[in-house]
Amino acid sequence: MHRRLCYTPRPRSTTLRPSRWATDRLRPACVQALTRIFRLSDQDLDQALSDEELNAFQKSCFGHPLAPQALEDVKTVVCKNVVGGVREDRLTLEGFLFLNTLFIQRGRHETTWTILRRFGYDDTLELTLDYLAPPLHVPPGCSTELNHFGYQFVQRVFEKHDQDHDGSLSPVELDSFFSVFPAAPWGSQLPLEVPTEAGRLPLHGYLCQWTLVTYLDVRRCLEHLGYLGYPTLCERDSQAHAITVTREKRLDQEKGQTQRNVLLCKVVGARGVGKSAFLQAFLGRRLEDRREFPEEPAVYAINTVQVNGQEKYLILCEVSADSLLAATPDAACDVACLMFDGSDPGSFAFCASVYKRHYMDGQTPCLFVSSKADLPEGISPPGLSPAEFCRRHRLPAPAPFSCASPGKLSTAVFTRLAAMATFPHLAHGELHSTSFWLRVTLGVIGAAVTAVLSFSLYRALVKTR
Ligand SMILES: Nc1nc2c(ncn2[C@@H]2O[C@H](COP(=O)(O)OP(=O)(O)OP(=O)(O)O)[C@@H](O)[C@H]2O)c(=O)[nH]1
Ligand SMILES: [Mg+2]
Repeated sequence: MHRRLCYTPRPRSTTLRPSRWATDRLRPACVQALTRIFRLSDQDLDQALSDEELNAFQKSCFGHPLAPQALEDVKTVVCKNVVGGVREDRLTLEGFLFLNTLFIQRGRHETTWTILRRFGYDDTLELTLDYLAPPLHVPPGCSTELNHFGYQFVQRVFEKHDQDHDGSLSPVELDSFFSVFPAAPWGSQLPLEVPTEAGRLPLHGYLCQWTLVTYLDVRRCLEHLGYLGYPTLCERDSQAHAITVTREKRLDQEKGQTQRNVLLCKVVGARGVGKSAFLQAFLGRRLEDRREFPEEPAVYAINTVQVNGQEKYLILCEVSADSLLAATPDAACDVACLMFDGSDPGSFAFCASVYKRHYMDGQTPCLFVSSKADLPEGISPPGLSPAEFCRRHRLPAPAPFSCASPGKLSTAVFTRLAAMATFPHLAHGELHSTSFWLRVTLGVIGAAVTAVLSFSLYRALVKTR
């Protein structure tokens, strides 16, 4: 049953005096829903709907734009009845609410209901589950990414809220972006998870955050896209249209290559070896910069890296020593970064045991990283040295890394991890970076040669027919 939109329907003959009654007479839930719809339709965020925005709104709700005369008539009626209903030839929120009240007063409830339904509301004026959680099948072993349409949409939303056009969202602009959500979609961990610039969220960091949520929790991503009005504004059945489900990882492993654009790296190591510092270094922050981020360290950090000329998102996930000792630890990822403290080689034993227990017999490429390379090297305890251990297990030699070295932070280790995740079959064996890249290049050339050959074979076959 429909929930009533107004408190008391007025007779059709009532004369409308300029007043604020429009907002007073609609039920709060209805005002709230229509306000969200107004905000979503106000593309340039000037708190009013231009003719162009009104037409886009009309088209997404009713399938066709308004005739120019009808547009003028609408504004004239609003102007006559509501103070401030039209500002500089644009319909304000006040005017928009009045217009909907007018529809209802004149017995055209269906018009308002069509608008509400089109933006996902049900008869109780709540967003429906169908709208916020559309079906999306993600088989085991597959991952989820935003596709071209998804990135285009979220970028448009970013540009709308970047009111000063400086390419990043200030805290106030971020609040404005959050305003169509019932609660802030991203928490206080945001600045620790993505690249930021002087307390602002640049487009790059914003896209990283969308990528992270889509990968880790696609249901939440769908919900967020729903609150942002994706199906209505993009004229699609549902926001699942913005998501790509990747092929199964098993198939990637068989083919020795992945089509994924988002790769997961688990950063494993004993307590205090520098995992959190490594995650922050990936976001371009040195040890000293950490004072600016007093919050609890984040579990995830995401950024982009170039792999063979292609941009890939790499997610680093810090795995605590304790969690890998749990009964059913989840060690699955595209590449494992096993970290030990180079100034305290005793910490290597933990890495070695994690490797033997979780990765030695699997297909996940592994890279040992020797952290705190700025400090003097510690004395190895008796037994296999880290370098010797890697040689014996046909693993690349440990990569030294420091978050405290003078000059620019090196990004080589992150590129290397992403490359190993992208070309897992090339990452096994004794790899030095040069031979690795040579193999990557040969792999790509090989694929191209195979394609040319098979095309020639195809032509030969066609000719013989
Ligand atoms: N000199 C130096 N110190 C470092 C480096 N990386 C981390 N540290 C220091 O090592 C200590 C531990 O760093 P974290 O990044 O918190 O280590 P973690 O592995 O995340 O620690 P847990 O989460 O507690 O297991 C901190 O005091 C850091 O300042 C580095 O590259 N050089
Ligand atoms: Mg930590």
